[in-house]
Amino acid sequence: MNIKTSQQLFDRAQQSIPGGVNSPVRAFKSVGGTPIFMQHAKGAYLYDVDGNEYIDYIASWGPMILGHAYDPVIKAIQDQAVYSTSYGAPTELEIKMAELIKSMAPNVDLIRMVSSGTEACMSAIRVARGYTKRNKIIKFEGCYHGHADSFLVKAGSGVATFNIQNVPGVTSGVSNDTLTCAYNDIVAVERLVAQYKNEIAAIIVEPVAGNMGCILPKLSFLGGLRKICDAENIVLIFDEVMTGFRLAPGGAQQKLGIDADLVTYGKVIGAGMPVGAFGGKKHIMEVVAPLGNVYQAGTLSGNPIAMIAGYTLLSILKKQPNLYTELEEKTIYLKNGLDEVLRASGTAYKINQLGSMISVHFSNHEVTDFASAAEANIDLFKKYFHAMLKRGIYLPPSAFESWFLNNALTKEDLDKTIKATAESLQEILK
Ligand code: KE4
Repeated sequence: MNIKTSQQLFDRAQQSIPGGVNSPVRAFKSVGGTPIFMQHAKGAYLYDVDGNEYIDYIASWGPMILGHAYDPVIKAIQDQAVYSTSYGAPTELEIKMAELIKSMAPNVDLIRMVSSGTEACMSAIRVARGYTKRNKIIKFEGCYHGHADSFLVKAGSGVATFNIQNVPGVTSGVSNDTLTCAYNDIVAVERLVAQYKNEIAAIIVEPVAGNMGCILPKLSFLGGLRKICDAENIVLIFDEVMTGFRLAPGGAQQKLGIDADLVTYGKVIGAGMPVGAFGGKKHIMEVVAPLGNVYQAGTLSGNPIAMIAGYTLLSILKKQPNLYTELEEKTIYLKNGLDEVLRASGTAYKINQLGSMISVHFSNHEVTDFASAAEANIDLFKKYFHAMLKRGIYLPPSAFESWFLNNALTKEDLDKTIKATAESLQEILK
């Protein structure tokens, strides 16, 4: 596979952009090699600058749930753009977007639009602290809630990928207010809450973790968090930037039947445009300025182009909930196929999957938290990644990321992915 132009562009990019990329996980640093520069994408396929075609399992890290360049979204953006790309004043479109989300997501009485998942999570934490007048938060090792200072403590995604233990620039003043424990360890949470009685404002959690590979919550875990938060007046924040509108129209709250107090969104909500949102119960969200004094703002929050893109996609997902069933069936088909060829290869592996989130861990232990994810054979994943890339299958370039299926994938694409896995493992393990 010729990637000459990607190599040239990467050399050039590094002259002007830190590491040659605008987000670290794109740099292939953890898997090695040259990041592939994309030229365009349509449906389930990416096309790089050297004319190579790839079956895409990143979907722009989640947003492209119905495939790239989805016609109704593209048309809506084109039609909206002629009316200006931003006003800095309220529009009816923002009301329609908020009302649509409220009609799909449980427990959202008020919702504020922002421009990224990081902004959404950062704001949600501030709201919880303003509402409870407490300072500390609990997050889980390996969960990633964006790059706001409070979250860069034992974070997942790129922070785990690059094994950055303490991120320079995050002061102890900030990190001291971030308590952490292992995902799925409800006893550790109970211990922390007792130790810091009446000091904890919020517990923020990925209801299905996607930033250490895909990790499913134990049934007792999320229910246990709900119970603890009710008993201790702690705000339970579901970070649904990844799971929101991906696992179900009502996200993980609907899929898993657990209520959060605040929910954050990103990715799918913008259909590939820069959109995030945080929302939840009225008595909590009423602290947000200008209603309350918890200040939060954004020049391009609720931007008309981003709104029309997200509104168009979410409207289709709401009108056609069967798309979720289709997507889950495709993911289960892929899981079963991978299971067969991985078992035949003789290598140790576990596959974690829920809805259209899936990941392969080269480990003979169940992967239920960051420690068990980190114990997997990361070196084998690197080899697998490149062997698949060579065969035109584009997986997330890190063992600490979930794969994201899009509904444009066909059974033929899935069969190609399964076959490429069998061939890749044969090549690597011979
Ligand atoms: P953004 O600020 O990147 O829009 O969202 C941050 C975020 C918050 N919460 C969860 C659960 C997330 O997964 C993310 C972002 N996810 C990563 C991929 N694991 C984004 C990819 C990247 O950093 O380039």
